[in-house]
Amino acid sequence: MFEKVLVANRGEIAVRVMRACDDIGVDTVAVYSDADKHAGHVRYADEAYNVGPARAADSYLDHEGIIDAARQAGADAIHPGYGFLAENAEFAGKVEETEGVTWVGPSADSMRQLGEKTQARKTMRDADVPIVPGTTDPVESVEDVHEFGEEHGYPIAIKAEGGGGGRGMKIVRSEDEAAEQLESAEREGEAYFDNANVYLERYLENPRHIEVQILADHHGNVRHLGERDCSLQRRHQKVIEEGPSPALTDELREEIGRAARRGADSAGYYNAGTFEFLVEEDPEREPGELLGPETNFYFLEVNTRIQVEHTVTEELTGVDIVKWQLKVASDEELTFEQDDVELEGHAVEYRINAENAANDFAPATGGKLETYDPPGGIGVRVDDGLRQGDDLVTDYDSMVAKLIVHGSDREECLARSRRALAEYDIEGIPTIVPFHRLMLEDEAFVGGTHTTKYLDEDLDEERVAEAQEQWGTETESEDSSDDDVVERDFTVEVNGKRFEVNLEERGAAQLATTAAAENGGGERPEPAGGSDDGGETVVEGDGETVEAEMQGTILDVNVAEGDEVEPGDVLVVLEAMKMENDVVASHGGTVTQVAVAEDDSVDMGDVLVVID
Ligand code: MV4
Repeated sequence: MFEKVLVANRGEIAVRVMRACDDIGVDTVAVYSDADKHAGHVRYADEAYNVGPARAADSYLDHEGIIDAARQAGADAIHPGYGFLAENAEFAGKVEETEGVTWVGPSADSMRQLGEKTQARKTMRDADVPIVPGTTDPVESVEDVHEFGEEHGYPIAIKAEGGGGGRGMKIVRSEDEAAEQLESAEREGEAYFDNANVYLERYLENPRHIEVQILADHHGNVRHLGERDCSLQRRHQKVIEEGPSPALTDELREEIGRAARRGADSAGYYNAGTFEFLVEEDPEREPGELLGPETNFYFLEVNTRIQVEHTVTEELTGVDIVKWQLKVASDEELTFEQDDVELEGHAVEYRINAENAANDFAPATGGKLETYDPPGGIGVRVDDGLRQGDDLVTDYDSMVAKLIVHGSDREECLARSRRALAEYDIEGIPTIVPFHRLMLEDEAFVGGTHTTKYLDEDLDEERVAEAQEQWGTETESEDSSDDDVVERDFTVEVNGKRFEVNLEERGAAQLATTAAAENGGGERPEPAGGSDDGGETVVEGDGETVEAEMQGTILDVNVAEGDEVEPGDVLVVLEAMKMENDVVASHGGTVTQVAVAEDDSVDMGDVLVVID
């Protein structure tokens, strides 16, 4: 095994990889940009190296800079995570050629071969893995497109040879669109992938997106770890992934898994990888009905990296995929057989993106994690890279954490998901938690009948806005636009029962200690509610405030300034809703302020007593 692994990434995936390293006693090295000086992955690592300015091209994508950091640290392996350099065959090749440093991933040759989509299609066709009907050689001219249309009909997908993940794909719906779309696909291929070659496929109108996790070693062992259903996407960005797919019979699932394994085997693939498939959906399918072995499925592409949603498979199989990436990269052999792999229950991953779903999923432009209190309990896993008090870094992608929920079946998993998302307390930045909570009430998602088009074409934006309204938390930027509103949360105890009180003051002086100091310190402030001008009690020091949990009248005041009180002592008696309520101290201490007198009327949230 390696002694020290450099993780060429940031955020939650960098932490995920380092956790796997810790589990097997491997030291960790982080790299970071100027924007990430205080980032979670930097704090987590045993050592960390600055590799340049915030711009990714100058830091996280700098081949030489990262390899230099590995040399300087004495790291004997580089794990790329996902994104950034993870699928860059040129970088993988450079690492392979660096003495004493191992690339944790498939060979640079595999990455090159599978990255070129026409080549990948040939390899899969030859391995008897079904590919979408289409061409395996680049298109020569628009006549090729016309001919394909005459033979197979429309629509046709024109895809860039170097493409993937939704970039460089154009749809031709009729002959007269062919020339324009061909040109556009070639232009995009050239611009994004430096390769203007394109190929053709029949375009499937309403597919499900199913992907199979593969793990393979350097000794010819290939295992598949079941599939994930990533059909809930928005503009090619996955938002929720789950496994097993709620749409497949075990027979079809098994068939797709075997196809992926065959493909990986004949490609000589090793390390972790994902085989993506399109599965033809039956538009008439009802919730509860499943797609059987007669269903068409087609190979799409291989992702030659660990993926964001690998966690779903880890929860289902109990296999630590990242640990195995490290092990197979250091030439260890897989110790389990295909038959040992069992899928247990159901798992769903929710991407916690710092975006406002109600505003077209606009990424947050800043903010600080004022509150960060993730959920826990049975079936709940949180992979994240930040902590309360951290500033949000907005230079890279907007995903800040992942919530992964496991249950014995889909129903239990979704119930736990509702609970976990309700527990997730994040303040200071917007997140798409409200959107996820909406999905858990959504008929299509809950029924498992959603396809890749659902979010882009069918979901009513009004519902997203309502979800944001209902479950969203205010962010700092919203607060500051209305700075004479002061909001505070208090807990009070009345007759031994705990109440939570949210106090919102408009146009009021802040409950601030500075004001108290100016007040002369010892002076007894004006009783709350004792005047009609809405004047508020000014609290001195940072003692515990005891507030009225409801509107009412003070019948009795039992304490005076300077009194010592014990938890449970009655401080004042408040008449509200025709009942006498004892307001008791929840903590012991010295009464530093009595803000009310007998017969005062008080509003909910008014300060009654302060105890230090
Ligand atoms: C397709 C397709 C339908 N027919 N190919 C988009 C991402 C890229 N990896 C391939 N993609 C698609 N290829 C044919 N022949 C539909 C998609 C597609 C899609 C695929 C996977 C997940 C989400 C998607 C959303 C829209 C379109």
